[in-house]
Amino acid sequence: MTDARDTICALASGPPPSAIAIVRISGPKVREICASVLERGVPKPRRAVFDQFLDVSRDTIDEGVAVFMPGPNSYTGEDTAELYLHGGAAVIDHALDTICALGARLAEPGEFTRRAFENGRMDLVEAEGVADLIDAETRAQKSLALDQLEGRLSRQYAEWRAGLVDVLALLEVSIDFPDEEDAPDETGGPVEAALRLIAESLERALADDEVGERIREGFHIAIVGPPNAGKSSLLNRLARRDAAIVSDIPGTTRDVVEVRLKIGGQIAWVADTAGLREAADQIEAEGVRRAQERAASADLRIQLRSADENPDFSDCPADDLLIVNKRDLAQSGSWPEGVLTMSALTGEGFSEIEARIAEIIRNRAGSAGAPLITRRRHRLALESALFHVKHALNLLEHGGGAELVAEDVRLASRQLSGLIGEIGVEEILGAVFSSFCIGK
Ligand SMILES: Nc1nc2c(ncn2[C@@H]2O[C@H](COP(=O)(O)OP(=O)(O)OP(=O)(O)O)[C@@H](O)[C@H]2O)c(=O)[nH]1
Ligand SMILES: [Mg+2]
Repeated sequence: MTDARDTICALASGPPPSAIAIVRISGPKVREICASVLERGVPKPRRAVFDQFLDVSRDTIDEGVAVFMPGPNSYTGEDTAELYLHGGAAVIDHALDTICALGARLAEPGEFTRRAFENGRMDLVEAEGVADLIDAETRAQKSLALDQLEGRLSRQYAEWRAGLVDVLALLEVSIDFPDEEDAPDETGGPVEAALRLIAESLERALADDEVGERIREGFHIAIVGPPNAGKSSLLNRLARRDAAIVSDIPGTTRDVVEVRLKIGGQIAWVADTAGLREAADQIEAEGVRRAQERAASADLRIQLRSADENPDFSDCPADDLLIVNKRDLAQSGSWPEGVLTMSALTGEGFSEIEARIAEIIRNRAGSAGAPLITRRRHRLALESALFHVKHALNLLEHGGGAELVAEDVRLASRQLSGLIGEIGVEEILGAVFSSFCIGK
């Protein structure tokens, strides 16, 4: 497979200028390229050597360090080299131009990791972990990605699949020997027990409140309440900038205004929304509709009311964070149990509110056990696997034939194979690897 491949190269470090630039090369021509570019020829495997880098006219590109890693024990599984150059744009261009002149081409995003996957160096879930580790902005995202990269998630998926393969083997017995009198009894019990265990384990993993996805993609918070309550003022305080327009005209905010913040060590998308009321015009009505939609899908709703307008929280769902704003205008201070107060205008009480939001997010992020589902792709595959396992159990219960049960078990196991990329559907691979950065 490797022989048919071309050789790819890319800048693997950040954009210039930087102290050092790393140019990475992978493919069958790596030895040849090293022999030409490096004055002292191909270095010993896995040894860092200092050398002069030369172009095809034997002019100096730069001087620096080179490492040669022959396949299959390299990141991609192919012959690979890394050149450590000075991180200037002209140096990098000269190096890449030379390497391309020697028969390599510039790599697509994620192409090195895609080769690693295709050469069996990692499965698809681990490859996604690589991309997530590079994108990680918070410690929580980083540790989730590392877990995934190190195969913790893959092991769990593979365990479920292995369980299903065992069940299939048991079922094959009763398919192959249908006349054996007691075959159904002999296989029915163990098959059912094994399927039940897998179904329970899948169900537990899926009932995770989507914490893994929230850590990876961010928690969604919506600020909702009547017009003029101070929703946009609160958003601006949280964002520490004038993200949304504030005015004393009720109905100022129409569109959903969203800012991306770090709260409680997690990424949070905080959305300010239009004030909820009987809308004065069509545009406001659309704003109210969007506000309600956003509120419904949020991980946390902040219900904001104004102290001078008889705050009413009677319609709020139990998990919502209830806040009375404009406490500087309040005559009396008796609010229902659990309600926090603040003034978005003066800043009084704001730090307590912010701390409370951070605490809620921290609790949610820490609530589920690992390993966690981190992507929708995984969730859909696991849901589908669970569906087939349950269907198989249902058939068993109603005396369905072993062939039918086996078909469902096979479909469930196929979902898990697709998840770890064993049966590589081209569109999935394209979607996964195109989100990578170039050079990885
Ligand atoms: N006195 C006082 N005024 C405030 C406070 N918070 C906001 N305001 C004022 O209340 C008015 C409305 O504030 P906004 O933040 O625009 O309110 P909103 O909830 O976003 O309003 P809509 O977008 O119309 O739904 C503005 O004049 C703010 O300056 C507060 O804590 N105390
Ligand atoms: Mg507003």
